[in-house]
Amino acid sequence: MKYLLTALLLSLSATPLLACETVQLGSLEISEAWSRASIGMARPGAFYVTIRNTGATDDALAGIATPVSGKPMLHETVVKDGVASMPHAPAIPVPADSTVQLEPGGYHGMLMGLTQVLKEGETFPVTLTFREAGDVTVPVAIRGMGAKDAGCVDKKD
Ligand SMILES: [Cu+2]
Repeated sequence: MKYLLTALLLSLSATPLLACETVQLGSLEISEAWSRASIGMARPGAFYVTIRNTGATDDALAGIATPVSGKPMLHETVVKDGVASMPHAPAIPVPADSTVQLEPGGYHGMLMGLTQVLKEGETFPVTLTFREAGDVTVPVAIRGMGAKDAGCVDKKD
């Protein structure tokens, strides 16, 4: 497993990152990783992704890391009495035989302290850490500022 991860990291750095590809980690399928273009670096960026657990074991996304953010966090969007807030989520459950989406208005990654401007059409890597499955790095597509989804044409299901 360690060797496979290393090979993946090497291949990611050696070739252009392909947006919209599905990355497999054990029984997890990670796909449609995307973000939005940023105006500058003052405001945090966001990270969205689809995680499918095809296995029989519950897992959880425990953290994210990326070179474009000094402090990436997991957030949940909660609306209470008509007011939306984004509390920190220590982990995002990925139950067995289910699909979890980090999406606008729901769970999402918050990329605090951007280290570079996120430009539409470019990609950046995010490493996801799962409690059971371990780490995996996926390419994240930077979409336009008004984008509402990953914009992947060939959805798997
Ligand atoms: Cu947030």
